[in-house]
Amino acid sequence: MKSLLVDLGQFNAHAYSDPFFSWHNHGAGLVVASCRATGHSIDFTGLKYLTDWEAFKQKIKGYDLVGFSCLSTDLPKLKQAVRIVKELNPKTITIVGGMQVTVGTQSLLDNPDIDYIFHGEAEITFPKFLEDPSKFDREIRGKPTSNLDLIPWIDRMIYPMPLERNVQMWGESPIFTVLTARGCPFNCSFCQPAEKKHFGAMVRRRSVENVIGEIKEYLKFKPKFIIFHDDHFCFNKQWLEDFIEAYRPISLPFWAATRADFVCQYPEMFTKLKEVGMEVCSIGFESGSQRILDMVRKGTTVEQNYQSASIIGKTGMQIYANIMYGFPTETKEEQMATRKLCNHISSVSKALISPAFFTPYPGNDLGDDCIAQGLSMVDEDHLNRYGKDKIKGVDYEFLSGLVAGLYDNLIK
Ligand code: B12
Ligand code: SF4
Repeated sequence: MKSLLVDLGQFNAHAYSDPFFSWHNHGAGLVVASCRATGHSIDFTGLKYLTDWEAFKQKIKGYDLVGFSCLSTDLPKLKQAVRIVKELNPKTITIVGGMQVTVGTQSLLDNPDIDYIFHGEAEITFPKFLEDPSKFDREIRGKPTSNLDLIPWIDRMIYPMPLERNVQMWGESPIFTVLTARGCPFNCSFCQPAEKKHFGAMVRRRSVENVIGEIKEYLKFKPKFIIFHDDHFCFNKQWLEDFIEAYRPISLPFWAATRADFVCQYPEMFTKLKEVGMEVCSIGFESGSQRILDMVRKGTTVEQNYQSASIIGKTGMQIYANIMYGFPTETKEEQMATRKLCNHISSVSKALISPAFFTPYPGNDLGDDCIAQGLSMVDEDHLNRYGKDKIKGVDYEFLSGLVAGLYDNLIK
């Protein structure tokens, strides 16, 4: 069976557009690698490597099966793509995997252009599916891998360039993006239960040797910067200590994420991480209001937010601060408290503040509540982090001014 896997995303992003959208889709890359490792040939493309729908139409000609990797933001593109596949040849099998299957199952099942939907991780089950799709139900559940070291590394030669371009805000290009773990033990209401449903409740992590082995394999392409794309790279003290020693000889600058509580618990860890190359520390501070932090079940305190920024600032690392405004019931005072926190982060570190307006994605408790209460102003075809007018009752004009610093004189 001639098969093709398609990453959705933005047309042409690879060539010139937003570098965020040009980054490799690891999930899709892992699917291809595991198929090839088990002797199944499968080709790979992405809308980001194509110019337009006409190019997509040419690309899919002659394939018996076309699979798609889909996040919620990709949904409008997915609908159009499966329509085109079926118009060209109704017999071509279409299958969809990725987070959207976990959070938006029913609308995918309702789409007559989609033959199969695939829940969860694909490395073990998808190669079996390719052997004989007729043996599978329309809704497939992937068997998760208990030991991530047994999964083949992404075959990065499937992408037009094995390494990626970097966002100019930090580090130099080319970059190498790596994932070391799956799952998250925390329970933030703007994120869960989607991740737990997708990856299971247990956090799994590759061994330090396995991660370092993959990085070394790609040093031949001369990356200048590494991005550890895990939700949380800095957790598990022992793993990090082993990593620090193993990474020391590589000594490339890198970006990684953590939480404010972990920084406060192990401040000395970040001095060591800085020593071996950690240049950017991404933290999900989210809010400067304790009521909001509690409401979103962040599990951190405002005090930890302030303290962790100061700790990281002292190491000399840059902070990538993930901030959210516009939660349901959030007051202007609470929003100003968040702006005050941002100003603190900027005053104690080389900060890159990344503010976003809360978007009610389905599949997480807060998003689902907003949808159920009729508060959501975005339908499934308009889910993205950017823009405003996400939920009713939020003054987005005020928030835009606040983010731009217009009210800083009012903040004590
Ligand atoms: C790295 C990352 C990014 C990177 C790179 C994204 C990329 N192109 O890969 C960047 C920073 C660019 C990014 C951006 C965004 N991201 Co992001 N990101 C992640 C992160 C941390 C890791 C993704 C990953 O590689 N996972 C590991 C792999 C193994 O899992 P996987 O991708 O799901 O793939 C497996 C299965 O889904 C399945 N599978 C996947 N495709 C297919 C296809 C077929 C045919 C089959 C059978 C199976 C299958 O098999 C794979 C292997 O087991 C996840 C969180 C997470 N831990 O997954 C969030 C996450 C995917 N991102 C999310 C979001 C919301 C975004 C943004 C929309 C945020 C924004 N800025 O607006 C953008 C969208 C960008 C876009 N359209 O590409 C959400 C998705 C929510 C949703 N409902 O879709 C997640 C889950 C975070 C969260 N908890 O909210 N992201
Ligand atoms: S936001 Fe981060 S800490 Fe919270 S549940 Fe999601 S991945 Fe875990």
